[in-house]
Amino acid sequence: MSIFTFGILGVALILRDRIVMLVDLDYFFAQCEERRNPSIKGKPVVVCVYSGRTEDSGAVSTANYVARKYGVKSGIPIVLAKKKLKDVDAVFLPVDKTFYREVSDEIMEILRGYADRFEQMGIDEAYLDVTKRTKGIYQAEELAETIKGDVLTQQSLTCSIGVGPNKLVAKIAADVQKPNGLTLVRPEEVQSFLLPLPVRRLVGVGRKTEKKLETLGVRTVGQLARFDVQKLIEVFGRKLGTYFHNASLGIDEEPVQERSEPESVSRISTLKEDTRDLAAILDEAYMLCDAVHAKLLQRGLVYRSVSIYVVAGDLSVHSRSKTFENPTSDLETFKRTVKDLYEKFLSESAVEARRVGVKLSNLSKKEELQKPLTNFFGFSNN
Ligand code: TTP
Ligand code: MG
Repeated sequence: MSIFTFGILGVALILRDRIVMLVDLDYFFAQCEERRNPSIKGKPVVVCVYSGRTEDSGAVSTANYVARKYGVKSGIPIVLAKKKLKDVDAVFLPVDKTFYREVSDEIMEILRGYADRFEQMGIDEAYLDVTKRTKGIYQAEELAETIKGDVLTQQSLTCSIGVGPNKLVAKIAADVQKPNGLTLVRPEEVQSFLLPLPVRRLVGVGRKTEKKLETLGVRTVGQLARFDVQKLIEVFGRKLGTYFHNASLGIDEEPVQERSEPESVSRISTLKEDTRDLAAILDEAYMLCDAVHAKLLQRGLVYRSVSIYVVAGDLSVHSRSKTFENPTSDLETFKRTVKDLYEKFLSESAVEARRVGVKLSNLSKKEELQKPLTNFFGFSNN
């Protein structure tokens, strides 16, 4: 290949549009609840954060789409949700963040495997830059279908995916069809896709900004695109004004990038039968330790905390944890701690285990261990 051809290819690669996906799990907390108890599927399911003051005080965390038809949504008071659903057989459940976090961790690992670059946003969303592994939007569509299929077969959950030339467009696209949607926006369609949408759809436009823009006569993204950028800067300041202007045109250069270290790596699995037998529990738990440890090494991380989980027959979740002073990546320490924690748990509780899980948390990058000073204090480097 001549230097000339090489140069042309290089430029073509740089100029090629990026392909970014936003994967958002549908009615996430409520879908997790449906998964662990399929008998509630089809009924309105409302996941609640009970404040504990009175029986029904607190707010709705999320609701499935059956409940949403009755006007139930995130943030409304539980009392109001009960009113809206008073004539139907609805299910109200307390949030179980530990369980949702476990499910989320496993799904994020699946998604990460499909990305050139990966960025998790909160518990149920992630951006995937798939530019290098796809030759164009049609391959990206196939990839998105594969991802949806994998999440469904491996984790029994549906998600919605938006595909576009950047994060801004991908995020809005993912919201267009929900649940179980897939929306593609080709670079040449960005303008026509954005113009009719209300400004509220743009990331960064909250209720206050929406009101302010409305006083300027701006309701849609198209109106925002035509609005004088200098005037926007006067009202919102240079940074935000410029951002709103660019966003209205679908311009967004923000790279997809790994944010910080994941909070934890974990695995959970169901035992052949409910048991309190330590040997049977450890047989399964040690296999999970191997898988979790492999992930830890693959990501170049070390841990300080080890946790075990037991899900009982009544689906209650129990856990025990131990945190070390110094980080390590040692597998034997992990397994020994898991054994100690299960022993402790069985001596303290009468619960029979249906599912068991292990988790490593308080994670950091392994390199930090290689600094001479930290080695001096006796951290292991393996
Ligand atoms: P979202 O992705 O915003 O909502 P969702 O997954 O329930 O529904 P959708 O199908 O529209 O994506 O939030 C993810 C989870 O975060 C959600 O399942 C519950 C939690 N959450 C709250 O606890 N309070 C809130 O106000 C919102 C918006 C979400
Ligand atoms: Mg969601």
